[in-house]
Amino acid sequence: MKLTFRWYGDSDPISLERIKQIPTMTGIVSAIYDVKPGMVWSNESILALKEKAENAGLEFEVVESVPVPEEIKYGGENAPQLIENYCENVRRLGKAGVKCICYNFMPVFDWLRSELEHKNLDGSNSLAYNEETVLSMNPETSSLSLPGWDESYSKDELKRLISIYKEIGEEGLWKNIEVFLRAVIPVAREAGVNMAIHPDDPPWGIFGLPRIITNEKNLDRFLNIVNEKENGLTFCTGSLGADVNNDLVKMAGKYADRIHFVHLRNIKITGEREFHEVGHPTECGSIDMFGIAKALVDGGFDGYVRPDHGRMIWGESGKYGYGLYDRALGATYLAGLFEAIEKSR
Ligand code: DNO
Repeated sequence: MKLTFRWYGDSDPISLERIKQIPTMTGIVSAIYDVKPGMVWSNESILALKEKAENAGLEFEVVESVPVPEEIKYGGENAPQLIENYCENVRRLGKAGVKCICYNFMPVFDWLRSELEHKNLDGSNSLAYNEETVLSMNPETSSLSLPGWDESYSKDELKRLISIYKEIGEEGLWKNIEVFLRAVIPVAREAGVNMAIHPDDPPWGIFGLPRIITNEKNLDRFLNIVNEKENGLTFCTGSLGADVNNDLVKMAGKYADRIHFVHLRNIKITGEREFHEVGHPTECGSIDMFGIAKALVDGGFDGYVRPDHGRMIWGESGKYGYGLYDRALGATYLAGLFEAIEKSR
């Protein structure tokens, strides 16, 4: 496996130099952030990002994310052109040496949390989710401020989107993801890129919006739409693990050869649809990190791994979930976990 670290570009308070100092770190996971979803990324900006990483001794082989615009997800009239733009990005990234593209197919909202600074007993804080609190924020009337939430939508636009998605429902989303995959996967194959869909976070429908990348049954269905290696997964343990019915160890083993990227983070489930994020090691939370890593290695997994949301510790402040210290601790834990598993085989 190759250990990687998410970097948000020049505006990220964490420098590439610091990332490089994390033991065994091979590369960054990044994106072009100043282009609207659906638009084509310029070759110059892609190459500039690659050069910056390489000058710091890091690879740039993973993009997270090339966002899928809403109109592709709901199948609007401009979807064909937007899919063509998406394919062009895949071609350009492949040419620049990118090997894996992470994306998601969640309508309107990306990841959702109800609390950004959940206080932990040890004085650290982390992101938390409580379904009741989330549902009390009606996105059509209240003003939302959630991580993963694009605040640029006007109330009217939001209403319109929510009603379109309610109408097309899960089956409509399945239909549109099929159109997307049938166009993009052949291009990815030719470009030498593995596509890796990120599961929905949390893995259930929210505000009446459909969500489909949620559980084993749906992952089976997704992988079979185009049954090729390039149509793969980002195995995000914190996302899939929020649903206690998901057997992550089993799923990691079953999909090992279709998993190209792993977000290995831990959460502690404290109630029905209630959890908060914790340190990466198994004993800190509800996720069997060792079992998952072992199932991946035993299943022949050969992709990228990154620590994911960290707590804020040692007085650090910054981008929620994306500070340096706890993610760096997570990275060294993951490096040790994989070394032990690989050497004891
Ligand atoms: C949150 C991330 C997600 C992820 C996208 C992938 O921290 O895991 O925002 O990047 O869902 O498209």
